[in-house]
Amino acid sequence: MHFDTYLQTTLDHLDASRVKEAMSYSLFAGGKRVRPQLAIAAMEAYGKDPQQIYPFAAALEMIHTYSLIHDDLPAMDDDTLRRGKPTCHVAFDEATAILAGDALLSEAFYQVTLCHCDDRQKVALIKLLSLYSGANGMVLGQILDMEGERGDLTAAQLERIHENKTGRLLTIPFLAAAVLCEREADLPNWEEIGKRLGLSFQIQDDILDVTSSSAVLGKNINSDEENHKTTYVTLLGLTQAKALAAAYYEEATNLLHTLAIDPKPLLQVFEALAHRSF
Ligand code: GRG
Repeated sequence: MHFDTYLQTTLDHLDASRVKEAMSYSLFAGGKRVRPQLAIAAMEAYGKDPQQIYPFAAALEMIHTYSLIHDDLPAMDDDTLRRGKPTCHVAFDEATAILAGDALLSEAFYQVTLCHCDDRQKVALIKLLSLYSGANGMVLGQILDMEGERGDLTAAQLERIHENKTGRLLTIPFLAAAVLCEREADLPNWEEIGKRLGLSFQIQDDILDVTSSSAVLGKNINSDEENHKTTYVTLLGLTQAKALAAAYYEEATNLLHTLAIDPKPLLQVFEALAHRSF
């Protein structure tokens, strides 16, 4: 079964409601599914059936989608376009969008209960998901980012924001695969890989925000500039930012070879990410 076929079923058990409609609207609006792709490729790299990680990959996509819904709200970035469609609060209303984000976060943890693994592994997965998405992870990155809008940031401050805001959710796919494949000794190496991948992904995001178009990206552009945000482009300029993104990708790729895995499935995903245009 393809991952998207699985994902399509994940909200079926919910009663019909406006909040379910809003969850479905955003979850199936056509994201790139980067985090699930990484989780699936990591399972393949370990030589295991990728379907085992589908519920966890769905959980990641739900948490990622909730973060986008909330990030687009008037209280945060106040954006109107996401994944090529009106943002959730525009298509529905603010209260429904807040609830849709909340419920996607809850559903993510429900998905973990469906993982094909033993209870000890489920507890490890729940721990990862809560720590990496919460106030020591993605949410921490978001508050630091919002506070950062008040002034100029140093490179070290910017790195801390993005390690948390972007990097954490791009690291968990690897950690979850290692847990499911009983390869916990690999976790520190995956942390290093995820950190570099996350920074590279974010730098590219900053670059695309100024070099691409709203039609291609499917979201509002130049929003960083409008919000007076320090980005890798404002800090380094376009040429150096591109070089730094490439350097982080190369480091992440090289680190794959430190693990006893077949790196090919991940190299393919990394390659596609390095050349992404949206
Ligand atoms: C509101 C708790 C909370 C967190 C928000 C993820 C996030 C933190 C904000 C979204 C804005 C942003 C630029 C985040 C950086 C991470 C990033 C580049 C997200 C976009 O991910 P893609 O490109 O999106 O994978 P799609 O739509 O393809 O899934």
